[in-house]
Amino acid sequence: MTIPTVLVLNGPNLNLLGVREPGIYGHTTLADIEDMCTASAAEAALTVRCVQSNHEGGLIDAVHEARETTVGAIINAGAYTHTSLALHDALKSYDHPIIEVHLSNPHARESFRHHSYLSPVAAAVIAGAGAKGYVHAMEILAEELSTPTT
Ligand code: CA2
Repeated sequence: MTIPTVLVLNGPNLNLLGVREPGIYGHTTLADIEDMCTASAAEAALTVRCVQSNHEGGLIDAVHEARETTVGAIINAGAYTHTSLALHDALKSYDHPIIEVHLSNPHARESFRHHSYLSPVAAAVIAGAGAKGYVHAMEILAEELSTPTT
């Protein structure tokens, strides 16, 4: 039997996690977060595909590729959260649950971070919980996937 796959998608500059700006984003690296997602997915009999891109088109390509190969997605689109109508449109064509994650709480920061193009297409949004937010996202996604639709 094939194990269902969850897309864990991270956007621009998140490859620098744990290396720069630990005061805002913490000391956990992206590799640590991806390991946490892998472990948390395994507890729910899921597997993960982790993708990070610094390019808008790279994120969109990853979403398109995931349409037929994954059952849900956890996405931190970084600054593209606040700017990318194109990513919004790509996610609209992704017919599976999406959980939006932010390490920090954008609503407690500059006003230009208060609007998200992803939230309208997300089943849930987790912000300000640091790296643990990804684990919470996986738990929520697993619950969504196990709830029968009527
Ligand atoms: O809090 C989050 O997770 C954000 O999505 C992070 C984005 C920011 O633009 C959003 O408003 C909120 C920025 C990611 C930048 O990541 C860095 C990591 C280490 C060092 C520098 C940047």
